[in-house]
Amino acid sequence: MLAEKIAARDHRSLARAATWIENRRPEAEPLLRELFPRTGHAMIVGVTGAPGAGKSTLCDQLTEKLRADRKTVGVIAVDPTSPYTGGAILGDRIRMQRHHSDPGVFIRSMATRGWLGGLAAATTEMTMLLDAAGFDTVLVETVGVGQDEVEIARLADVTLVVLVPGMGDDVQAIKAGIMEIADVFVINKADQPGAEKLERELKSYLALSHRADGWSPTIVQTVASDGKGIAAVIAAALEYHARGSSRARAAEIWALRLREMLRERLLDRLPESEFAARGKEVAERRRDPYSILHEWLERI
Ligand SMILES: Nc1nc2c(ncn2[C@@H]2O[C@H](COP(=O)(O)OP(=O)(O)O)[C@@H](O)[C@H]2O)c(=O)[nH]1
Ligand SMILES: [Mg+2]
Repeated sequence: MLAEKIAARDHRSLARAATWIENRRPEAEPLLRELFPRTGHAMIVGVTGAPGAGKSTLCDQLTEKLRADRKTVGVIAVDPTSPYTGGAILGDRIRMQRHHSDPGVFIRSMATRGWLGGLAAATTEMTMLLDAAGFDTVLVETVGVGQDEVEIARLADVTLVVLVPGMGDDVQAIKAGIMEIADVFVINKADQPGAEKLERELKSYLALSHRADGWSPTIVQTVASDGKGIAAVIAAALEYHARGSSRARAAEIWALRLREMLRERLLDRLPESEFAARGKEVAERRRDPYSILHEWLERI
């Protein structure tokens, strides 16, 4: 019946299942298997960018606008830079509080302390949960700082990359990895000087780059804190989604997800202490790393 309650978007059941996923509890897998046939309908939107770019503010405004359009919204905030009781997540909670009494919105911050990889797998499972629950749109906010987070954003149907003018944040300085995954560029804080310059730089960058799917990423200027440009961001995301590129990419996305899930399963078979103990043996030259790998693979 838990699956039924989740399909009915019961918030308490959703929160319970989310905790199972987060804590890697064995109950999560049978539940997600049961829910899987219900998935595949949500538009998953990855939102990434540097800390402070305005991703949470943007997600809050997108949620507001989507609700006004009678769409239900799930939000997953993945922020490995914040300790789980710390600033950013707490701030996000407060910011998103106005949606908390709305049954059409479910917001979950993922506690990411102590994760050694596996974040992409857990985020995938979290999106499956909210997709199965019937949310029309699922926003996944990740901090675009490391490879992991870029990877998570890439697993979405539509990826928004949030940039801000000034701050030496010109196109050259932006990490290459994040430029390539953008389906839509959001130039947020367009109320600050430099937005036009950044847009020009982005355009000349895009003129030189070609995507296999022929899509030229949309650029939208926003002032998330004032709700400006939000409708245009949604329109751009929907346009990209509607042309079916993400459906064509679905097999590729699932191939990546399966790889992450396998990695996660394999690592779960070994306790952390095992890595520490074997690491010590190798460091002291008592064993070679390959004999340990063979032993592990046989055991698994
Ligand atoms: N001036 C200005 N400030 C903004 C804008 N959007 C967000 N902010 C502020 O930027 C700060 C960081 O925003 P936040 O959404 O937490 O960024 P995140 O770390 O990317 O999630 C907050 O103080 C926001 O109020 C904007 O469009 N213009
Ligand atoms: Mg944030």
